[in-house]
Amino acid sequence: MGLTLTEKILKAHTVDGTFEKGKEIGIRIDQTLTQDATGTMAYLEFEAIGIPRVKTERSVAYIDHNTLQSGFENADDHRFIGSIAKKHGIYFSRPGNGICHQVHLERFGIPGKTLIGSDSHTPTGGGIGMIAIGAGGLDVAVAMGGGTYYITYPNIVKVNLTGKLGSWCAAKDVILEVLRRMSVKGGVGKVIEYCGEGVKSLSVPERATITNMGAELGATTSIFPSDEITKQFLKAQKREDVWVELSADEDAVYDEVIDIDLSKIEPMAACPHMPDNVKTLSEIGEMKIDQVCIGSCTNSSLQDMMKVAHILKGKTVHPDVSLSIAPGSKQVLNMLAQNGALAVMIDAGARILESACGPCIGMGQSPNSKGISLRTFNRNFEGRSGTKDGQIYLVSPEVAASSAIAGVLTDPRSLGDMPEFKMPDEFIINDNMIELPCDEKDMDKVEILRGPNIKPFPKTEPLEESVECKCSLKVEDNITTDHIMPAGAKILPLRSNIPAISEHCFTVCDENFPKRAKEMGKSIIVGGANYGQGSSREHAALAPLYLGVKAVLVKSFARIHRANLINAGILPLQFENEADYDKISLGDELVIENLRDCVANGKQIVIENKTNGASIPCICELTDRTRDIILAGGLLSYTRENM
Ligand code: MIC
Ligand code: SF4
Repeated sequence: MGLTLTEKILKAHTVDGTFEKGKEIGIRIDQTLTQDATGTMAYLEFEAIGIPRVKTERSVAYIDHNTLQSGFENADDHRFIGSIAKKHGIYFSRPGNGICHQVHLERFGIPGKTLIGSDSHTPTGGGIGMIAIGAGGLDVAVAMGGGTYYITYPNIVKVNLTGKLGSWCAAKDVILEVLRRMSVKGGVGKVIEYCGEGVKSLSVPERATITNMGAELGATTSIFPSDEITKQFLKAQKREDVWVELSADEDAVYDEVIDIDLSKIEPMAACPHMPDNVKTLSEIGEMKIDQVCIGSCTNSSLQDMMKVAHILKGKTVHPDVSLSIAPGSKQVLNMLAQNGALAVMIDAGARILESACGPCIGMGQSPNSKGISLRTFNRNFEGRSGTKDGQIYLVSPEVAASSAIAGVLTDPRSLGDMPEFKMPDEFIINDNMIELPCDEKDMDKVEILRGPNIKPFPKTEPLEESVECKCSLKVEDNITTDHIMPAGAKILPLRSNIPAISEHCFTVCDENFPKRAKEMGKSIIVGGANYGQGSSREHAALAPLYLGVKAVLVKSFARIHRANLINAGILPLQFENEADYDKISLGDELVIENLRDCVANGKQIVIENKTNGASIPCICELTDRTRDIILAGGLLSYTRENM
């Protein structure tokens, strides 16, 4: 029986466990990446583990999220990360060099290698045939130290692409179609593998747009084969030497097959406030817009930008619309500057932003009240833009640019035939914004620059014998990490300061949560299905930890967040009977007798609700390893104990 591409790469990297669906396997990690918003914590954790130099083939620290420096905090964090990187053997991509996923694809990604990153959109690397996975900062810290990374052995889904995209229809529309079919929960526990004739018609950046937004499916990762097109891309990046050909065997067996005829794809948009709320433009109909933002790790490649420039050429942005453009990397921006496309954008009235995440993470460009904003990004969760009632639609760069001119949602097919946008034979290569680490022998000479905003990792304790506490919060289905730990320009600078950032925990849902949880001392949070979807930010586990949350009881979890809870030593529980969700209310007194014994010996955990007398049986699926992590009080204690 033949193998899928995912199986081939996993097989070559498995160091623990066997290939059994639903069971945990441990894989060797070749490369890691961090960004600044999760990076400070990851490096504090790396320091706490106490390994002097990274043991990966390549580890890169990027600065791209917290680039709006409205106080000392972010600038201090940048210096901290830069100094840590230099000392411990990590490449450092300076602010201005671009968005981590875009730069990693251009300069570091290698087909067939494994990559984990402390950012949920790390699967962008799947566009050049990597197994690239988003993880919590602590998992990345452990992998940098040479530790094994664990995933649940996934189901593998084949997306069979046939045909070719029509004029002005985009890779973004392809992934929106997949989201429409599978939903934001549909990818949980799965790897999405793209195959078929249609693959050949997609460039590397287009493939990366698709794998990037696989994060919104909840998938472990997504991957494309590495073929002649990948080779050409790497050659244009002067990295042809790292290319290898990779694809699934003809007779590979998949758990699920989805067929997509690219020629039938039409321009679409994900409507407020979920990436799977997808409609065709004709279904949405006439809609006046207030803002357009082009950029983000999903759609900021040279190819995207050239299409945008073509549409803007000789035109003016509609008087009622604000258009911002953030090219994904210094390389992209530089090429636009040299080929004249940047001048076209400026001429049309676009507000050019630095090459960084920017508005995607609420770092500026929040829309007006109730403003309708078209964005080429990957997430439109409520409040993420910085405007609570902002109405965010996720679209392709083609739809974004044509709408910015017209002032209304516009189908770019109305522009006539699309000219061909050829990938360059050579990109402009200048890695002068990537700092190399120092030699190992000079390590001691590097001083770590620690600003006053950087506070240590919160204290964790081994799992208690029994727990008696109250329910501090009850929330609905599809709670995102943007609900749990909001981002944006005001809160992001606190990413290195858990006590301070905890004051904002869950305030989108309930302003009084931080105060109440602290007053309760210990507590349990109750939630619905797909709890913790979205970002990989471990702050969504560390802030509850700091506020005394002992367990989270929900209908189901998103993958990365569940792992982050375990890493923080918070017990992830699921209702055995979903109807029991109704048997707990805010403030109820809850007791779990013999909790430590139950976890240690795999016995049934039952929550007794003292307030209404209900007994609530819970599922607590742990492997031997995750059980020991929970007993130890989190991954940091566990790693220290086992080193
Ligand atoms: C995001 O898109 O939500 C982020 C910001 O990139 C996050 C990481 C973070 O919260 O720092 C992610 O996707 O993991
Ligand atoms: Fe940055 Fe947005 Fe991509 Fe997250 S999704 S890495 S915030 S550009």
